[in-house]
Amino acid sequence: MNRLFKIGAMALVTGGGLYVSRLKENRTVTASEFNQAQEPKLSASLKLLSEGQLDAPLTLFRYTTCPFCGKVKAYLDYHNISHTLVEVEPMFKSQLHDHGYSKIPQLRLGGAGAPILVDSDLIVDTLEKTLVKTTDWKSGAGEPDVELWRTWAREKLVRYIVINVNRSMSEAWQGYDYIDAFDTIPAVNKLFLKVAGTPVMYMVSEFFTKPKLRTLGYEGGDARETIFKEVNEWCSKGIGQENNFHGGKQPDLADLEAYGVLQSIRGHVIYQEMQDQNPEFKTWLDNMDNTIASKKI
Ligand SMILES: N[C@@H](CCC(=O)N[C@@H](CS)C(=O)NCC(=O)O)C(=O)O
Repeated sequence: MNRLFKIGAMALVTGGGLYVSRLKENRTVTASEFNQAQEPKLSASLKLLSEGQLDAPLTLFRYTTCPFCGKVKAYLDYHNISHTLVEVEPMFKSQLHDHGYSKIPQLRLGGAGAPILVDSDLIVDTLEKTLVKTTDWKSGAGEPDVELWRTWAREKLVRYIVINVNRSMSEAWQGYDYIDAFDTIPAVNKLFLKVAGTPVMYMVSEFFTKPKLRTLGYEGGDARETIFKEVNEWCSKGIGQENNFHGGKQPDLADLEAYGVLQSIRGHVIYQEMQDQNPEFKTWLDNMDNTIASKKI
């Protein structure tokens, strides 16, 4: 038993160490440098995409539980942009090509060998500039209130989710059960997420996410209360009483990105608790679900 425990602990430390070293690898090249380095092929593929002439559908490399990937997925779904999904295995990321950038999401613009756009903001902003959208789409890009809530989703909501999912080690472990319901995640990834992901994410939450959140106004206290306060403000100030969405009768980029981030915890107990404590939040989520479902042909 003692031996088993030691082997388990060693596996955990090795797994955690490898995982952290993968995270460091990501710092060698910035997302915009990576995208830029693929010119002029990238612009050529974007042109083909806008003309509907790509040789193969877009491929989104993602983790189902990644909030940034959720933003891109919500954008693609809302605009009914045809794409295939590849669930990345988080340890070795064997599905990603060895091209020097290993953060996800990554969006490949066509078949094997096609250029790859990285970084959720850059992906959304590029698609926004490239594609002709339906006439009822008003993204609100560049408008101060839309940008305010997009930043909120990316900077705060993502981090409040992290400190809630990882409130304690045991809760983090139990919390990861929600991924069992995702049939997009292979069993081996699920095991990895639970065994290595739980302790690593707990440490990340304590030593990186919380300090960063403090610089953004987090005063400590119960993680649940703080995320409830955030989503309640989103409802009262972001969406407003008379509107279905931040964008009014239709979603805009603020809605799509907040919703996309939240899809990373769909099925987690927090997802339900946030709706139970605020019926307006539930209504907005239902409206988003229905609107996105209605876009699929
Ligand atoms: N600013 C990036 C952040 C992407 C990001 O941090 N992705 C995480 C997954 S949620 C990642 O790939 N982390 C490194 C890893 O898993 O090795 C974006 O918006 O796309």
